[in-house]
Amino acid sequence: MTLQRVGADTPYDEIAAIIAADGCVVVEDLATGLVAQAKAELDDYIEKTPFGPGNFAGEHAKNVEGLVGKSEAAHALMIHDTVMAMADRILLPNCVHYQLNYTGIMHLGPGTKAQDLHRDGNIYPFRHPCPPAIMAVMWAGSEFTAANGGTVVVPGSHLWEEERQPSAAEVVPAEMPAGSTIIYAHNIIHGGGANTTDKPRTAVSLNFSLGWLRQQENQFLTLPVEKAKELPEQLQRLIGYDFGAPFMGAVNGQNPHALLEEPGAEPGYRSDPELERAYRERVNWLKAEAVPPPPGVVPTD
Ligand SMILES: O=C(O)CCC(=O)C(=O)O
Repeated sequence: MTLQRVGADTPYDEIAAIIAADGCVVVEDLATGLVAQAKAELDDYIEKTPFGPGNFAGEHAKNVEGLVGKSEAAHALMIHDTVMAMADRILLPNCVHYQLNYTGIMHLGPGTKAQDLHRDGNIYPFRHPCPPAIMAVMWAGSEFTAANGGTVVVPGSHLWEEERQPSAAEVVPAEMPAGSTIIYAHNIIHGGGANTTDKPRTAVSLNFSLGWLRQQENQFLTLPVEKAKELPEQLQRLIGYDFGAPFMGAVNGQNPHALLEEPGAEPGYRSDPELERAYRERVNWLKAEAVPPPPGVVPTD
């Protein structure tokens, strides 16, 4: 299966249909100026971050996380219209609110070895194939090539059984110009490539998850409440100042967004009738099929 690529003005439903069928898509030149600006705002952090350690990122790689507190241009990438339109289509069928799950710069220096292929969704104990719990958006901060460590993906693997492994021919590099992005559902098998060039490859990695899951990055402790008050409301809600589902995430019986509002904001009570109605109508896949216990786990009754 090939990795499909589309232009920035492709209708949202067409892009989403490719992600549904292939699990991933490259959208070329989607936010060239914004990505360059985010990279400029983050260059100093990259410079000051040491390489490695860690088997996952690799000893020639650097990760800078907590981007909500570090770059205003990255804020615009987090709530980019195309990204939100894809999250609406990929995640909203299984939740009433999705959330920002992880934000990080993935900077692969010369000499970085290929990362182990993996599924981002493996941080949760879901057996594949399963509905998407995460949607990942990997913005190319520099050109991505097969030689410099451009992310490699296995199109179609979001529908595979857990045990199936890709052959070398099924692993495709996401080559794209800086300012483009690859969007993929969590259950796509992928990994950072090997950087055999003499220049670094930089990505702004943003991913989103179903609102009823624990976030990979703890946004509340990454960013003080006073700083969260300065963010656009859409981003405040995305980082977790909102119900993740009916009753989930309440603070003193209220929607956590009340913490960021002026005193006197409408009080709620632990949930919201609209949210509960939407949840009942839409989020029914867990009820529709019993999830079999994993091998070795003995049912209690
Ligand atoms: O840097 C990349 O291209 C991919 C990184 C990745 O998949 C990860 O760290 O989980």
